[in-house]
Amino acid sequence: MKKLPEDFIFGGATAAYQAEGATQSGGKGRVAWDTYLEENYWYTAEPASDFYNQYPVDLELSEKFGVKGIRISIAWSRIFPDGYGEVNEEGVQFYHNLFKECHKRNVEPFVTLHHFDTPEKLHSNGDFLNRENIDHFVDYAKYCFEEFKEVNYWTTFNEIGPIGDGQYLVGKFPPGIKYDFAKLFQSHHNMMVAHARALKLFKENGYKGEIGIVHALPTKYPYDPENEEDVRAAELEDIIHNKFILDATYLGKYSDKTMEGVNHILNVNGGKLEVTDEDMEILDAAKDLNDFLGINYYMSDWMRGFDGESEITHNSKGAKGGSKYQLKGVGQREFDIDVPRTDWDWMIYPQGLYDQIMRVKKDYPNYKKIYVTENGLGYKDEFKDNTVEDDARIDYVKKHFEAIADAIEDGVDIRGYFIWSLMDVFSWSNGYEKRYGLFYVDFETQERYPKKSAYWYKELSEKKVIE
Ligand code: BGP
Repeated sequence: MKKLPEDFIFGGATAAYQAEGATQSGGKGRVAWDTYLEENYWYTAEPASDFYNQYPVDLELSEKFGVKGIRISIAWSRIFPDGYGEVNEEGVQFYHNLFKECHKRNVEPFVTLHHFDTPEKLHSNGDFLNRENIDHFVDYAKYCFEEFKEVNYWTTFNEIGPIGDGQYLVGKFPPGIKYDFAKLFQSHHNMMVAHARALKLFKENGYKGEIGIVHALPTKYPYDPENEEDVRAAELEDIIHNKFILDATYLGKYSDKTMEGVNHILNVNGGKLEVTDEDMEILDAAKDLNDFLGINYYMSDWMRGFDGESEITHNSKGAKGGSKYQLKGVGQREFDIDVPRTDWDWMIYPQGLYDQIMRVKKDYPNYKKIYVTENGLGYKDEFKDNTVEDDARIDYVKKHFEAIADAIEDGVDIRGYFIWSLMDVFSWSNGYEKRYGLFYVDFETQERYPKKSAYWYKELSEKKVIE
């Protein structure tokens, strides 16, 4: 039996594009995903969970089920339909109403400015590879800081790592480019500069509240720790997904070890990373300004040395065993190991969360405090008798809570946990069948039904004891 601190926040996470629906109403501008889903997938972001209209229901349920915090993202193109210029007042009012309802229900909103949904006009212009869009992002952030004074917790970006991975390596996110490492690192870097600038502005202008960033941090292990090539593969994958962005966040520079790995990958695959002195000054100036780090953790990976061409197959339909992930000059993920995995081949390994948190404490001691901002189990839920008996999800979440409790005991300042997701939402590259919510959503009627996990979560939130 482990115990969590009395003031620990039990939250639920959502993201605008995956929850709101209403993609073409309320004056919202288009995002790249609108077209990309229509052209490449078997579903769209309509109706999603109709959060645009249903949020009072979701917040009422939150209050009832002990959910004391909610991650919400603002859809940039609801505020600025073109990404900049004219403001859409209807969008602004929507978020004021939403935040008001949160506070009415005693559910603290943790607000993200960018959760994968760059406005189409800016995305088609290079997204964050185009440095002009850094300026547009900072202007949008400033507008939000000044307008939404009722917000106490801000996050600039959700998951800079997976954005680069999805957009430029796997090619499952728009614009669907594969194996382009130069674009990957450039996107990571430019977004980190945008984060640092927004952070600096927030502190310099003395806005009230706290601000941080959310990183997805999958832990990378060598398949055989005695094998040098496997060790190197794990190290390189860690640089791509974790170390590069963590260095930028907390060191305000890229360590020699990080740059050695980046240069190796770019030498093998071609391309160049453009970093200016001014960028580095900005990163350096922001490195101690983060009030918190959000960690999204779902899985770990085991890496083998690999000498061949890049090939990634994305298992989007939950056909277990359908994944392949091998990168030239980096390594290959091994899925056939003695660790349980989801139907989407995500390796379930709570120890990886503990190890990752301890790594942050050790390598980036200026982290201040941590929230686990996403964690949960994507599952093909079986809806029966108006509920879902999701014991597998309860088991998954419980084991990750144990890892968190252990890390707190070992001296890490962790303040809260946000289950992904509060209610069912659709998954970016996997559709509506991969469900994560505490509340089951019938996407046709938009009715909500608490799952078994919701009752379990309520008890945990009340007692703070992991049993
Ligand atoms: C994170 C994203 C979320 C959510 C989650 C689950 O990367 O921040 O938006 O989608 O992962 O991932 P998936 O939907 O691919 O299963």
